[in-house]
Amino acid sequence: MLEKTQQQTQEPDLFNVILLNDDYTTMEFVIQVLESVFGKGPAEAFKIMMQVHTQGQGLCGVYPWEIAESKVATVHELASSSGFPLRAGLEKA
Ligand code: TYC
Repeated sequence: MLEKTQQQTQEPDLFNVILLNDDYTTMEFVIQVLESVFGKGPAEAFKIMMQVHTQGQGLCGVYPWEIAESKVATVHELASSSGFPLRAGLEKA
């Protein structure tokens, strides 16, 4: 019972949403995704996009599991409907 009470009052596990580089998605599209899906302003979106472009991946945000999963799904939906191969992934924060 004590265990259950403790579990219920703990914060949910958090997950990093990571954006991955590729050679085909345009920089403009990535910036647009960072602004519309992750709520970044233009300067922060540009910075994250360049981080991904030069380092191969970059952190877009940290969320509980269900929100993180839905952000990844939204990125994949937007990318595929625009014909880009952009991919995002999750890792435990
Ligand atoms: N590398 C891409 C280009 O040169 C730009 C890009 C940046 C693609 C970030 C994906 O997550 C990405 N057009």
